[in-house]
Amino acid sequence: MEYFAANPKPGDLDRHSTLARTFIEQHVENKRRVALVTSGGTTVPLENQTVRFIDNFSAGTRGATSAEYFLENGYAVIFLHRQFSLLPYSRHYSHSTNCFLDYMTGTEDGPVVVQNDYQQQMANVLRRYRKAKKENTLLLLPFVTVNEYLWNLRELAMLMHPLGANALFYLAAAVSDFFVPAERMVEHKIQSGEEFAQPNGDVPTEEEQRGRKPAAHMDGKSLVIDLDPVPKFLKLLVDGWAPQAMIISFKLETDPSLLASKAKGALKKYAHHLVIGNLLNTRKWEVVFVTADGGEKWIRVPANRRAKSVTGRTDDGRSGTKDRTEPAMEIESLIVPEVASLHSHMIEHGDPRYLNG
Ligand code: 9Z3
Repeated sequence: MEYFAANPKPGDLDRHSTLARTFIEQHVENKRRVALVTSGGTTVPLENQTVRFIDNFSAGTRGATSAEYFLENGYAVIFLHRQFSLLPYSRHYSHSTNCFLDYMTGTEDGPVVVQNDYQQQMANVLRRYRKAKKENTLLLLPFVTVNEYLWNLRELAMLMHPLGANALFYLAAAVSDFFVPAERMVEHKIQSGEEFAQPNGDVPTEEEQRGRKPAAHMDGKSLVIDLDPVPKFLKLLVDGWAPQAMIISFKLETDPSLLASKAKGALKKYAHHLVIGNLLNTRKWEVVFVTADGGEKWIRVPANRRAKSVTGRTDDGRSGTKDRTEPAMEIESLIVPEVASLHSHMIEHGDPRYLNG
C-alpha cells in the first residue's frame, strides 16, 4: 500500500517482529488463542525533530484491563500499547493518586514490606502476573506515533496468519483520524516568533520544492496545521492483513444520539465482526455491542457496582457509595467473556460472515 512506501518504517519494528514471531510460534504450537489488544492514544508529530505533537485521548484503561481478562480467559495477549500508558497488572499501582511507595511500610533500614491493607489484593495481582510471565502469555510492544501504530499493526497481523481463526484483534487504541505525512513534515521546531517564522508561500521551502506544502506553518501570529486523513486501515486489516481472524473495533463518540448509527456504519463499511460502541462520559460502565446481523446489545455494570472516583463520587456523578453492596466491577470483566464466547462460536461453527449466503 502507498502509505507504507511513503512513511518511514519505525526503528524498532524488526525487533518487535522477532519477539512477536517467537511468541506466536509458541502459541500456534500449543493451540492457544492469541488476542492482539491495542491500547492508548496515538500521537501525530508536527515536526521531524519532534517538539510538538497532537495526541488522542486515552489512558489505556480499556486495553490494559481487557488484556488481564483475556489472559484469565485462556488467551495469550500481544499488548500493542502507547508507551507509558497503563499496563496489565502494574495498572493497579501505577498512575494512581497513591504513589507506589504509599503501599509500603517498614523502618528506615528495612525490611520494606507491603502494608497489611494491601497484602491480599497485591498477592492476587502478583499471582496472576507471575502466571502470565511463567507461561509467556503476555508480550508488551510499545508505540508512540500513529505511523508506528500502523506499521506494527500490519506487521503483527501478517505474523499472526498461522493462528488462523485462533487470532483475535481487539482494537481499543484511540487512533488519530488525521496525520502529517512524512513528505509534508517540517524538519525543525516550528518558530512562533515572527522574525524566525518559516516562510509561507513566497519562497518555496524544502518541503514545497519536494512537491507538497508543509503541513504546519505560521501565518502571521497564527499556527496553521493542515492534516491528511489516515488511510482506512481497518479495511486493509479485514480484507488483506487478517482475513481469517476475528476482528473487533471500538467506536468512541461523545454525542449519545450518534453512537449506535456510527457503530453500525463502521460495521457495514469494514465488514468485520463486532463494533463495541462507547461514550466518553459513560465508557466505564456501559458499552453497546453492534453485530453484523443488526444486533444491538447493551452491556452495563449494575449501578451499585460502579467504581468510585477519586473525588468521592461515583463516576456518574452520584455522591458517595451508600448503595454499594458489592465491590466495584470492571466493565471489561463483562465485555471480554462475551467476546471470547463469540470467538468460540466462530472457531466451532465457522465465520458468521461467510455462512448463510
Ligand atoms: C475506544 O473507544 C476505547 O474504548 C477508549 C478507552 C479510547 C474510549 P481509556 O483508554 O478509553 O479506557 O481511557 N477506542 C477506540 C477509538 C477509536 O479510535 N476508534 C477508531 C474508529 O472508530 C479506530 S478503530 O474509527
